[in-house]
Amino acid sequence: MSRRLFTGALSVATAASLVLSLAACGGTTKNDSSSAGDTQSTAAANPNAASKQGVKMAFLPKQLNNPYSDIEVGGGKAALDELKGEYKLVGPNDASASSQVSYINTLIQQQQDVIGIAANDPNAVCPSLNQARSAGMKVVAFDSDAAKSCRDVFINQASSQGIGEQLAKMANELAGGEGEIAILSATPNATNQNAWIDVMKTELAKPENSKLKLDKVAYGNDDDQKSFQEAQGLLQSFPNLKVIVSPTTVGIAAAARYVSSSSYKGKVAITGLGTPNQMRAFVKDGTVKEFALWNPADIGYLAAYAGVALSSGQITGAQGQKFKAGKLGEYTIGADGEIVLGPPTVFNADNIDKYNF
Ligand code: RAM
Repeated sequence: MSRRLFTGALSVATAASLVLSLAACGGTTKNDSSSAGDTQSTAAANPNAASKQGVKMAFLPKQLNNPYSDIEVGGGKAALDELKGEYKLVGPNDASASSQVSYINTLIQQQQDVIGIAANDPNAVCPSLNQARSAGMKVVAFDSDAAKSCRDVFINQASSQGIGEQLAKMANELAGGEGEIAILSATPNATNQNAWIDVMKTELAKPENSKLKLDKVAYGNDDDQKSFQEAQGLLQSFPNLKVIVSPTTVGIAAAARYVSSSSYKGKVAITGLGTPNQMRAFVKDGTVKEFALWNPADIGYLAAYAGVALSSGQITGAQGQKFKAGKLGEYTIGADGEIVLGPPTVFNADNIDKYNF
């Protein structure tokens, strides 16, 4: 049942229509400001403008000590090397709501051209991001969106609808259609996890999932130890739990590590979003049957191409504008400035060894 990663092998036409159809799935932010009509997106774009060289783009992931973020920003660096831009990486050690604000302020002082941000909170970063934009900088949200009114575009890894549906589907499969499930998320304010959990809850309300009961949403804050303890707590509090769904690479790895060396192994399923390299051992030892993800490097790569296209005036963030993203091909901006990378891949024992990230 695995689906292929979105790659440059797709024709440009297919890619563009895929992006459009996925983007049509709608917005991704929670507690978002409704004033999406920023001045940037109404300005004229010149799709034929030359790509600027020397664009200074700083990446500000949710946190630095997360293997997932390392892969993402690695893709950003590769793209900036291709584009002859200047790559910079800064970020906090924890993914709490306000932890990114001081970094944005420093980037403004340093006169970067573009900030790429995976927002820990859609609104807490807004005043600083808008100061950056007033100073002429472009803002590319990636992975976890900022409120629409304070960024130019958002690079979404897959449609939020598609990710939430996939998570609910795996929970149903692993529970055998009925029983108790729990969610182990990242931080309570994370835009991306909250969007996916909202879709999951809608899916769980559908007739095909009526025999599944969601016991609790726990938060491990994308901290390995806290996620480990929260997984342990869920299993102790809910003795009939059949599945823990963790839509974060930190949470799923910690939960799998706990279950793999406990008496729950083989009885409680762990699934969600993980990197193949972090999950391989748990797939091989039978703790994990299936989980999903996209290629994080492609998110950073696409974010860098979007940043340079914005900085060069080729796009402004308005729906329907197109730009080229190197080996990934051409992308079209969807509603609300959203650019969708492609569908997630499902990993299991049959295909996991084909992936190395
Ligand atoms: C964690 C982070 C990140 C998310 C992945 C799936 O690494 O929360 O934002 O996209 O999981």
